[in-house]
Amino acid sequence: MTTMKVERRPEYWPGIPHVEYKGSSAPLGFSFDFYNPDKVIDGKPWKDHMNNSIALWHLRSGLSDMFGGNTRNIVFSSDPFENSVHWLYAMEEAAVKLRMTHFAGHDNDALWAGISLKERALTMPRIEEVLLEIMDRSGLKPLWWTQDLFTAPVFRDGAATSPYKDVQELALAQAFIALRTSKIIGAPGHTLWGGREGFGSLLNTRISKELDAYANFIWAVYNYGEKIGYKGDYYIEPKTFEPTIVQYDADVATIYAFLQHYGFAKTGRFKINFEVNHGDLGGKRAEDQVALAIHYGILGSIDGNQGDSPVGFDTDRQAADVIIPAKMFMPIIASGGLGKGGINWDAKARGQSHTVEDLFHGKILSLDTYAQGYMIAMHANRLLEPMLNQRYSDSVLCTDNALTDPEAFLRQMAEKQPLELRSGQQEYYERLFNKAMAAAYAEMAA
Ligand code: XLS
Ligand code: CA
Ligand code: CA
Repeated sequence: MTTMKVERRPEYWPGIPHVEYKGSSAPLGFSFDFYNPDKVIDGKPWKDHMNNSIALWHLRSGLSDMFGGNTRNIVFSSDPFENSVHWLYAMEEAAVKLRMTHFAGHDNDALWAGISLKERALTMPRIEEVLLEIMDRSGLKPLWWTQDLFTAPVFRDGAATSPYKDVQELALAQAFIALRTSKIIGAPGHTLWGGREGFGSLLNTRISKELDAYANFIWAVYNYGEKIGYKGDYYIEPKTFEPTIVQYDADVATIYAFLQHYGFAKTGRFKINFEVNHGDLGGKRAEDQVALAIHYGILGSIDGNQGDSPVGFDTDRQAADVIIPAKMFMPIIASGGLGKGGINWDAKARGQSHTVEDLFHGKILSLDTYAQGYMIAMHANRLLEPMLNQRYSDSVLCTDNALTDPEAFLRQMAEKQPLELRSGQQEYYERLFNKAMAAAYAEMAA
């Protein structure tokens, strides 16, 4: 293995031009039909509302699925270090060509399978130099960085929540090294996706031991972050199922309870990285989960993709259904936007779509889908907001004298006539939502 300087190639994705907005009447090609990154919306370019991020792992992915091997095999060098550095350069070029502004990755996406802890510690500083060089040259920024604590076979029983101390310690050491990368590249988020933190059967599991260990692990990571001066947030990423049956980070409410119970909430630094497909797995709609996270003040960032509702596994499809992001962006826009979070494209083309062209068509599809969603959400909020204000104009937490004089309140209530049955008007709202779609397309075509 070499750790010498690796020469950046002039081009990693030949034949793929810089993707520009051409509008939906242009012929289909390597251009955006709907997403116009430079269009100014509410005072800033559209791209800065989205903070689109390229996910290094899906770029490198060989598109295997659980029944078979890779259909895409791109290898830039037989030397593992050189190959990894080339992949970072390839990531830079892909992001720039796709007008993405951010990147996200696991430690192992930037390294290689089976690397030892010792080699990892030695190699990571070189990788960090390359990331800084890329950021400096292209203006790309990290959205978040993370550690892969789920691929290595020793993590099969969990990493932080493994019953075995040596596994827990290995996980912690790896997380420390990854957090150091987050600090060095200035990532606004460090993701702690649970991976295998959960269990298949209660028969061989002590929940309290595992949850306490999980909390200890996260406190140790946080403590290390404070020591090295990491300034970003920590993102916990919900996933309802898979690979375990019960996941300790199953959904927003479960994570919120965990953060409260173990005292993390008081740091104000723990947020949710919500992945759309992860919600789908347990029948949790993105819009509801995101709205809940916003309510609790813990929405950090979004992993954009979609699942296939009839199947119970994580398909990480490129986003194609416009309505999903449209409804998800409604609460996001209403609450003031994603802030330093963004849309990380945790999505890949189907295994049978294995060409480089498929890769880029897939990303363009996703960006265009979410752009349409964003524009629809903006218009839908405008149309629905007055109706909602009206609907809730009378809502109070508690009638005054129910608190001050509960007996009087009861007497008053006994005199009340039967209440008027009011309409929830869901269908009327849905018609307005459809109208918002028409307005959004008219604006995008203008
Ligand atoms: C896998 C997860 C993973 C996290 C980061 O299902 O989505 O990729 O986003 O570890
Ligand atoms: Ca994810
Ligand atoms: Ca996923």
